[in-house]
Amino acid sequence: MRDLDPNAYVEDRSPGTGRLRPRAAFASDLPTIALDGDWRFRLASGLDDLTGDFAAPDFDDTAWDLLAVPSCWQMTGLPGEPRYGTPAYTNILYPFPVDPPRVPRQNPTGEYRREFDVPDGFPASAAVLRFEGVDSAFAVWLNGIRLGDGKGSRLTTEFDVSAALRPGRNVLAVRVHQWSSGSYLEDQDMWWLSGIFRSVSVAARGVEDFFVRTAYDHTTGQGTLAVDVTAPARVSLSVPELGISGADPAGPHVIDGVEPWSDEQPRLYTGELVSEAGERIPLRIGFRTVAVVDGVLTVNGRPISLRGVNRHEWHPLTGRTLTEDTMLTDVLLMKQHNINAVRTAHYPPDHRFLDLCDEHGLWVFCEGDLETHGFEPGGWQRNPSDDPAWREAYLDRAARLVERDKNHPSVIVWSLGNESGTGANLAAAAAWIRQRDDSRLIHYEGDFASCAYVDLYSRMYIGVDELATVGRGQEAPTADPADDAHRRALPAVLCEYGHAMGTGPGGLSEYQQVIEAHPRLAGGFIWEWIDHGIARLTGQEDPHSFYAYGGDFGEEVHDGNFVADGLLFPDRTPSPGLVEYKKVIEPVRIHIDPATRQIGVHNLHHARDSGYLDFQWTVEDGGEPVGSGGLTVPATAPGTTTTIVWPADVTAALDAARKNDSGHEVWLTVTAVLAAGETWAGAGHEIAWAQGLVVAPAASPVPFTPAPAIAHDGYIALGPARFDARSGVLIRLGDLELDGPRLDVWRAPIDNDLLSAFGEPQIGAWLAAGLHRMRHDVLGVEPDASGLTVTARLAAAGSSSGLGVVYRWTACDTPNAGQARLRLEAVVTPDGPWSVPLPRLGVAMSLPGTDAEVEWFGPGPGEAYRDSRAAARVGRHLSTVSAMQIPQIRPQENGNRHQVRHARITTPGGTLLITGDPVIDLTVRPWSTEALAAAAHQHDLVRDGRLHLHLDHAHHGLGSTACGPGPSAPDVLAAVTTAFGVEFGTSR
Ligand code: IPT
Repeated sequence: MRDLDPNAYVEDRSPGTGRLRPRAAFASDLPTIALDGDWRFRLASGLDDLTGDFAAPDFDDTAWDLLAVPSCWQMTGLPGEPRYGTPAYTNILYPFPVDPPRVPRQNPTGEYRREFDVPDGFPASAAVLRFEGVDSAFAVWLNGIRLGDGKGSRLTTEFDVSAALRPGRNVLAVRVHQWSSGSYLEDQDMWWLSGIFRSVSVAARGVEDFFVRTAYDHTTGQGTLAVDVTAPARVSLSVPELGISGADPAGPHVIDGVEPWSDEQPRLYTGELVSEAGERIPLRIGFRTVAVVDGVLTVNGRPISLRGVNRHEWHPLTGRTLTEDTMLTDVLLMKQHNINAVRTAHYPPDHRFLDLCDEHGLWVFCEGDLETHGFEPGGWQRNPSDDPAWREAYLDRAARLVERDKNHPSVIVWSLGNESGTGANLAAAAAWIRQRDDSRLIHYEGDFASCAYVDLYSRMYIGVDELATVGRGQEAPTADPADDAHRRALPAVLCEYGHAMGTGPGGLSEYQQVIEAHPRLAGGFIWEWIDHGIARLTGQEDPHSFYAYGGDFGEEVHDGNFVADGLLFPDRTPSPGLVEYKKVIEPVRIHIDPATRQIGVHNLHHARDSGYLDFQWTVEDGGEPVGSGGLTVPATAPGTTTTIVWPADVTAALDAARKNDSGHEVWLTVTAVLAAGETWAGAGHEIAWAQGLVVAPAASPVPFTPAPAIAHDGYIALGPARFDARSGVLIRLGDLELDGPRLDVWRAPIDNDLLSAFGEPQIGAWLAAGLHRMRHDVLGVEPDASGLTVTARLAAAGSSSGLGVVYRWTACDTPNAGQARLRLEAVVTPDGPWSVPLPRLGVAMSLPGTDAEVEWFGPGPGEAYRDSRAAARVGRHLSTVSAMQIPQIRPQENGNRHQVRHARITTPGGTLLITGDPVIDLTVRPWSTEALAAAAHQHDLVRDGRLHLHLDHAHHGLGSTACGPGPSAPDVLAAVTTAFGVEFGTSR
């Protein structure tokens, strides 16, 4: 009886009925009626709860709620209580039983109604109704007449309304089902959200469609332009700048000396299609040719290197409904951070985003709305990708992807979708795209094992060693020799790498080195651009705001904070990962060689010479600027290096610094900044930089006459310091009350410690070894005539492995007025078998306070860890404890300042001076490691009245383990005998 069921479309595999054929998104001067705004809305609990006559024009909906269109209905009411259902997050699993194409009968269904007026003169007899995004299936009635139904949430659907639209009052009714057969094809790693979440409009129908085909011949400088137009009337083409006026669009028009389009110089020519009927359609034309040449990805005859990100559409208050401002913010932030490519993971974005990519210059992998990852846990059985019953749905999605976005010069690659296994339907979709548009390449990572139907060898999350193997073309052969030959001829891309979840990712520099070493490697895309945190308020009297993640809405199955793995925090503030990525992928690499006084500039651009950059130098002595000026670097062509001898001014500044003999490090910093404003940043915006240590301080130890340690009643005095006689712990330095330091190896686990998509997470071995519950047992406290020796052992209950530690304290006998110095040398010796790396190795201590000013000399200003430190530059930095905390959505170890030479922590109760020997990693927090580890959200962190200070000899690397490889061997912190030193002082 299913055929008679009016709701059968929800579960049948058909992509829709009554729809118009897909076509390009374009603007026209024909009238349109925008239908965004408040609509009447009712959320039915399922198919048994529908409003029978809701589509009737005279149905009384005045008692219904008002809901904004576009919006995701689950986001309504945020950051307070969601009004309609709740968001739910799963990465791979479907949130319902896998029984395709069936979905639960309890299927939340939004009933939408909207009245609108068709003004006089509007061509009601030739118009379309356009939905740009409806999640997940919907049916449409206009004035009581059913127009059809559709699926494909992130794809445009249009209906012919000529038979139903009338002048004056019209009533549109739309039923939107949260779940449908389409949900099986839309298992992207993101929140499940529903509704009419992109714009709706009625548009007069004139020119049906057009396809702007361009090419650029780099050998001749000629551009070719041919526009295939589908229209009921004759249409002409004008591009005044190219001398084309009222021409036949089909051309082909061959134009000498065009400027090609690229990410770096996104040259767009403004044109127009004019139909005999009077319709005008603005065009923005970019000339470019995408080609694989000798296994290298090229555009316009030159290789390109993708320094990309995977971008989901996200806003913490509105979900996948974005304003154009937000889209622009994304594009500008990408450009400002040296990013030159976007994969629209894992669906076509709002089409306006692609306009911005055309305009500001980003290479785009435009991806289809497709993912069936939830079939993987079942061994890919019944996967739609290989089931003929779903073929039409796959072809429909491919066609709607290509047709809508085919006129964007920024789109250089069509991506079939993500994580959908492999199968005949994907191959058929690729074949369809190939015949429709042979000017772009086809990407689909899921076909990596054979690459039978793709044009790029795409991989995700592989480590640098495997990447290098691929770069050398030495990957293991495919099963079929023909496929193998094909695959070996393909450029390779990392469609996802550098999983930016929590603190990290580590290892980006290593990836970039490998990418730049092998022409076959066309670069890649970090996973991912932004954390999908949802803005919420705690429900208490004094509500705190926080970002919710999976599980925070009581989901039955969920993947926690795996949804928060972006380079931007949800409010679009850059995370340390983005700052690091910007440095790692700088398109111009500067090299300073102090020995030869040379500065090299290597241009990694695709097409742009370095002439658009101003180079500047600064010399800082201990962080104090002592000279600066401009640097004349001849315009350096892409792919080449220019070396100059630094100017006499630099030498003069160094000579002066040498003479001054401040005892500090003297650094030369060279920066490359925009000489003039671009569309995406103003003049002066920094693109690249480098530093060179030009004067190392002479090793002239300050004379240090050791003071004796003297035992008193309950305490030991050593110079300006007092120690607890029993625990040997420092309790006072000058006027400053202290507690510690004690050996510490534990860190509040980062996401890369807790999770591993491909192996055993690190945390298991750490917990088994008891690293989170190490006990510090003091074995001896021995004062002597020249200092104090404290011996201790750090070990966990039940474990026979421990870490012996000897703290040797010495102090200055005659402290300068107001300057007291105290030195610690710690020697750590593993005792018993140690098979696990240590999270950190250093000492922890605390002092009173809730915040402090922190000034340091060393790399900064941001967070840095051993495998994520490219972006930190040596200098004098000033911050506060509060500002040094990185607000990870799920709190975890963060905020380390790496290789600090010396620091000053100023609290109301006094100032603590710290000097590394020669360097020490520094973290200060207003809460303990335990509190940080126990917190689920930022608002769980409460200042406890003490400042918790970590002085670390080393950290275990960050890696990308949550979804990718762990830290590389040199960044693994092994438990071996280690000595390190640090000096303390106070000043008022
Ligand atoms: C990979 C997915 O392609 C991507 O959508 C996202 O889920 C990412 O992982 C992790 O955040 S799939 C992964 C399990 C290999």
